[in-house]
Amino acid sequence: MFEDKKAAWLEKAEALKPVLRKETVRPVSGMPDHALTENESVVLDFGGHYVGYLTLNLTGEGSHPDAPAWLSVKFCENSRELHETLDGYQGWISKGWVQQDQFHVDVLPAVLSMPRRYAFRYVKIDVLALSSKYRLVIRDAFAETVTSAADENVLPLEGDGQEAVIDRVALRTLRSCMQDVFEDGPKRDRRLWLGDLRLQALTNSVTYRNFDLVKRCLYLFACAADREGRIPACLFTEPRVEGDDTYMLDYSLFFIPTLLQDAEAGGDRETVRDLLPLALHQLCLADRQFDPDTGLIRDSDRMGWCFVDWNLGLNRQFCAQAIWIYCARAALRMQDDPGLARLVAERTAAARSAWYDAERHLFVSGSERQVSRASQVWAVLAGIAEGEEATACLDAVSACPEVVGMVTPYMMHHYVEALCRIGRKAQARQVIRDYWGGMVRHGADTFWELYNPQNPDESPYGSPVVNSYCHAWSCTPAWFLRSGILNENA
Ligand code: RAM
Repeated sequence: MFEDKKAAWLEKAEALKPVLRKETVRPVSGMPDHALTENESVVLDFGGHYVGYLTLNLTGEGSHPDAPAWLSVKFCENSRELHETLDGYQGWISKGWVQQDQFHVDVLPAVLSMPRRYAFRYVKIDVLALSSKYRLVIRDAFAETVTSAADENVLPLEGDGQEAVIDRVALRTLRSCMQDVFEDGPKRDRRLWLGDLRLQALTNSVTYRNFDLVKRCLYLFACAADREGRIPACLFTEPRVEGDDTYMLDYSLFFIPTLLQDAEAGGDRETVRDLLPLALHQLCLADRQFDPDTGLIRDSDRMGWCFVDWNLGLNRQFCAQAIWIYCARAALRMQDDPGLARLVAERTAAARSAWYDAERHLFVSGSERQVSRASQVWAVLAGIAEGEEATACLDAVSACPEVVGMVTPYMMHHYVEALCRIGRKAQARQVIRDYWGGMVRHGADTFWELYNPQNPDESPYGSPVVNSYCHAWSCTPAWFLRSGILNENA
């Protein structure tokens, strides 16, 4: 399906490819003031998070170098990575993401320009081998940084200190992720993911306002749909545009609100005209997952069938139903469709009668009737719970001891949005200060992929060594703080 459209979509996407902005930066501290011997280490601190290419200008001191200089260079987004090792790594995603490389320099002096793009604030250089006849001098170190975000589009935030700091870190997070596409994280996976794109586009609309990049990403997803028209959860752009063979129900559906958001923020009707049929098609594809007799979505134990959050213990059945309803409502804002409106009403009623525990004011999920914060949040965002009932749900879940919690800034974004929806603006602001402010208190220059204040080692991958510390989906405080949604009368 839609195969005949793809060449034109790809052409539009490629025409919108950004020219990356480049800047040369140097370490603010850590440059050695002496010649290094074998086994010495230095840590260069660039003073902030950057994405780019490192060059070292090296020379020898002493006798003519009679053996290669062998260096290990490690790039760290966060200072904790400086001390982490890959020894014993048993995680389920590739350790290839760890930004650690080795170089042999046969002839000195040398300009060592590293071809790989890295995401970093710190660069640790270990001198693995020299010879006893010479020492190594690092004459200069600099990075050429890249981004498709233009800082001059962003005015500094007014307001008190803590929020201004959170906003700055959020902006830096988005900026580092804005490359040829909106990447999810410039360390890992350096790829365009739909769930991340939706939140990046939202934040971009009140900050860098690079609407062409959003448009490009929407067309790229359209090109990456499979033969059935199903939009993948993420895509690759190299060596050619290709969808990943990972499909997540919620991510495919989020193409719809991302399109709507873009039309509302960027005012572009052409993209909606081109892509609305494909967007609506995602709702139809998701229909297969519904039981026609009950109007309820079927649960699944396939990991990632519906993402929602990285909490591996979360039952996602209720959230999946709610997200379908949320996305169908977004579709109805772009196009009137009485049939779809009826289905939304039916599926809302079905969700309420199957999963609302009116006595406890809580929505439950799955055969074990699990109570999670995510379910209450999505009940509110999807309009399955409204008014006082919505408030009661969020209050009840906060008072519930054994609730399944949230581990990503991505899910936390939705919680804050739900608080805004029920008018709890001060509480929403406080969550931003506590949660994103918590990362700042841990020294974050950019916001992280995962942050569970109760467990600093949280990682769904088996080890935090592959976690990303500049992750797109965590940039939304800049949206909350700038869009006006936190204002009491908004
Ligand atoms: C992680 C990725 C990405 C996210 C998916 C679901 O692996 O980093 O950001 O969207 O999970």
